[in-house]
Amino acid sequence: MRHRATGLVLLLAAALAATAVPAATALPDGAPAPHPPRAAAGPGTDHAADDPFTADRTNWFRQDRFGMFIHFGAYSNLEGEYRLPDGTTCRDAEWIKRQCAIPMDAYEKQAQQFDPADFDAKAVVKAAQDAGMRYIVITAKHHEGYAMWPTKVNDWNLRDHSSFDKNRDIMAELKKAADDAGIKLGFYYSIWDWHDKDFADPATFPAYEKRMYAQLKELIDRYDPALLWFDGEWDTDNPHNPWTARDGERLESYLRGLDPGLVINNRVGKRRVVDGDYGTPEQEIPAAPVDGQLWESCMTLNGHWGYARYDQDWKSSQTLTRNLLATTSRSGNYLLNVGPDARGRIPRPSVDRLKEMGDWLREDGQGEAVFGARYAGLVEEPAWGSVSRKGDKLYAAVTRWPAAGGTLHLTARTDIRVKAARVLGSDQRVTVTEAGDGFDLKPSGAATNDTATVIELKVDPGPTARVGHGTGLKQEIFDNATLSGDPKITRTDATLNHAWKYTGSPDPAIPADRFSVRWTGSVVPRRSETYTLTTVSDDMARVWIDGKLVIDSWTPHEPKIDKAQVKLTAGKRHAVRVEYAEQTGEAHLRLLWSSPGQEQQIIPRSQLYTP
Ligand code: FHN
Repeated sequence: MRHRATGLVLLLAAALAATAVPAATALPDGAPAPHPPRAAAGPGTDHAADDPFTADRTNWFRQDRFGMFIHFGAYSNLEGEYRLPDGTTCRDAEWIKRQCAIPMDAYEKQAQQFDPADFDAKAVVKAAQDAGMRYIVITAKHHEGYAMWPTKVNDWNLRDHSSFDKNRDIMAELKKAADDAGIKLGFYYSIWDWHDKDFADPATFPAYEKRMYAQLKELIDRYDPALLWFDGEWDTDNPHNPWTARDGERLESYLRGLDPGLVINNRVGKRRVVDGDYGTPEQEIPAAPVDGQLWESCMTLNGHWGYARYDQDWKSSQTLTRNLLATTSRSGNYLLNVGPDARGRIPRPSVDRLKEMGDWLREDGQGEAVFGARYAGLVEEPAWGSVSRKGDKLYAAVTRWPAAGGTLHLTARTDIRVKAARVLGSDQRVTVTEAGDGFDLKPSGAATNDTATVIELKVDPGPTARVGHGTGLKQEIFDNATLSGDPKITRTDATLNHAWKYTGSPDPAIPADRFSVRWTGSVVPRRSETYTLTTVSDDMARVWIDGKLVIDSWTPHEPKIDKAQVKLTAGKRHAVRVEYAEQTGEAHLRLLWSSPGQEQQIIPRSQLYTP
């Protein structure tokens, strides 16, 4: 079985099989055909297979929250230092070949000595488990082009170009150890390739692309990864990177044809809101939930991704744990990196910090604030810490404990009641009083630790109407970009979740360019709150609610986020009208909502009603 096929994934596979691969995204010449094979097609193709915010396919990613990143490659053999011909030492890590201008023959020569004999997959997985990490992403191939698995595509890899035991396959070892531990395994793969001679020249790039597709198919066929983490997609030189958004469209479509269950990051394209399943802020944590897509922040433990023996500037486990709490409280994931040394060992300072993070998470159930938790929504983020939500619980992770008798204020974003409050790991009392725009928490005792003391609040989030019985909105499709004349097609559209991209369109009868769509009907919220409506659109979009124009993005644009705040009443049918136009190029239209009590999602069919 390819991949945790659930009912939805099987449905997804059927949907994808029916969702033809647009002509322009046909496979590079000679690329191995995906299974199930995908019909070649153009107009009528929609790449939006599901809503990443709610799909079974992404559920593990949205629940697990915390992963281990591993940067391990031929660069690791140099351990961050290279003696230059003039006798000085040049320092970097995974970019050392390029930053130290190491000639390729010299780099290949050093790689021949690479022998990570002490790489112990069980120890790596144990370090992840001890940290509380739920998934692992390891560099299968970084920019240097060196494959860390026995690829048959070339001989620039750990099997064919090293001093390592030729009977070992560290990716297979890691896959088994991860499976045995119930930890998901993903692969990092750099599109940008410094070693492949066909990469830099657009004339020969297709030959590189064919090898890249073949390698990715090897990784999927051999190791059944849960996730692919692309990188090296950006416009750059030395060597020139010809990768385009359209290349990303084709690659993403190919991969989903190989495995509909895959989770794929946005660097498969050009690191945009319309690429892949999630955004990838790096060495930073967004200040709030990201509009229009899931997200994962990746960070180093010291200052480098790859191993650098000279870099002993390690972040404290307090900082790292607080980072994890902050990402969770904004519905993000935290991918924290380790860089094994030349022998394949994770540095002890890394292991120690990861263990300390896991100890905090396991202590007194404090991990409840992370695993399965998300953006609180119901209250504003406070200055004294972070707040996450899990069902009817809020977890206030306090990093600035009040002085004796002091209080912690929470600003309510909606009409909620606090029914109970307790400090995890302590029997001290927490008095909750309504105060101004929210309520004050007054603990009777001291903080329980110096990382974050968690106050668990049991809350009544206020009334939520039952799930509706909507079937979608009336959809009128025009074969022009101006909504002119009679619609060519009129039907019901279950949800406004469309990624027609470069060659797709709403229907085989509609050309990929110069078409427009109007949706009408009503939207029925389940809560009486101020909702944020969000569109992800390319080229043009506008939205009316109850006859009022609330989003006006009616000038052609690249993929773009627009938002509006609208006050909606639970159970009431609010008239909605959405208009969209595609000129040429990419075509995207998604309509999402969120509110204090409703996490961000594509507006579901159940809440959309035809006129
Ligand atoms: O250039 C890479 C870098 O080496 C590292 O892999 C990071 C981790 O995401 N990504 C790129 C820089 O954005």
